[in-house]
Amino acid sequence: MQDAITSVINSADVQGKYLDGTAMSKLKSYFQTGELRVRAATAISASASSIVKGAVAKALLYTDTTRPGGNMYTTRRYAACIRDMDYFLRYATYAMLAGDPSILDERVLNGLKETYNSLGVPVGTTVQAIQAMKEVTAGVVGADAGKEMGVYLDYISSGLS
Ligand SMILES: CCC1=C(C)/C(=C/C2=NC(=C\c3[nH]c(/C=C4\NC(=O)[C@H](C)[C@H]4CC)c(C)c3CCC(=O)O)/C(CCC(=O)O)=C2C)NC1=O
Repeated sequence: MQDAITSVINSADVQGKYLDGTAMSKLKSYFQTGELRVRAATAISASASSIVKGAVAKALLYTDTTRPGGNMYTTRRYAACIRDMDYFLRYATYAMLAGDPSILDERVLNGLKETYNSLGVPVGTTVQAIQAMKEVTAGVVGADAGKEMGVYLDYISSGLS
């Protein structure tokens, strides 16, 4: 896993150079948003289950996905979907704190699309649910932090698509 600091330092190190202006301004904006990130992570962890519930209500409940024949039908599969949504939220929160998406590649997206395809989990519907979670999260943490979380929830969405 990388973060905003190690990624800037690693790329300077590869060239054997001190950080240049672009690298410094990346670091500066990461440090300037540190408080915002920590506050957002605190709010998300306090409301994680209601954020997931809100996103499921918005995107999935009373759709074909939850009806007989749908991939969320049966409590086992419903619970698996809720659990996946919670994984997406928790790992997006880690990535938002780190200011870097690499943890998503390593822990979430690696092999996920193939797993979903082999189990018949609908990827397009999952992406819609993640997009709904983006909106619900922004409602909890506010627009600025919501935008930051959006970067990483979008990263998961595009990694699945
Ligand atoms: C931390 C990283 C991590 C991720 C991301 C993860 C995902 C993940 N989701 C799975 C299943 C599943 N995922 C879903 C999810 C959904 N079905 C829908 O229709 C909805 C659109 C969607 C929820 C948004 C369902 C229903 C299953 C069970 C499918 C089945 O067994 O038939 C499985 C197969 C094994 C299992 O059932 O536990 C994995 C590995 N596991 C991990 O360890």
